[in-house]
Amino acid sequence: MFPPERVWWKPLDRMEKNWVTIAFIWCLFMTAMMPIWFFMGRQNVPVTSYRVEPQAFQQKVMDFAEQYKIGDENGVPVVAPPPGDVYLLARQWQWYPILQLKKGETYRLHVSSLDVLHGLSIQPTNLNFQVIPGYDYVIELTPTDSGEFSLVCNEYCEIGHHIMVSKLMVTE
Ligand SMILES: [Cu+2]
Repeated sequence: MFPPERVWWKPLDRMEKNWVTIAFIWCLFMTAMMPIWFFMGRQNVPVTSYRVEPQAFQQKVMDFAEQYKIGDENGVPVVAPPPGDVYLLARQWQWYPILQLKKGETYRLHVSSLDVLHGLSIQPTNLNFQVIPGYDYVIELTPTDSGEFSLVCNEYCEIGHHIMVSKLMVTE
């Protein structure tokens, strides 16, 4: 066993200096990208959100589903609302209701959770949003493609997490 040298540090050699400089410049670049991306990025997190009582939000979604219901799939209503405010509730372990939207129309998609933290992932477009109980997140959404999109929960929400899948339909 040998003790460490008394002066263990040595001046940086050229190679190390170069890498430290590159890493530092990269840090500055990445830091600058955060605000730049916020204004320039085409996909950003929703900036509009409201405080909401989870129970009240659920009631709102139920009334909304009742009003625009056109069908039923495994007990979950299929809902075709007009452009404007539409609602989606996450709860253990279900997305409610199934939305049928129209391509090219603009919707304000309100998303919230009744119980725990969920994650709304729209596939295969790879859009991801946090779904937080107590907050109504408003996502401005204009579908540019028609078809069936999968909704999965990408935030572990206990035992039934893996069955929390649904879909979003977009018609021409
Ligand atoms: Cu979930």
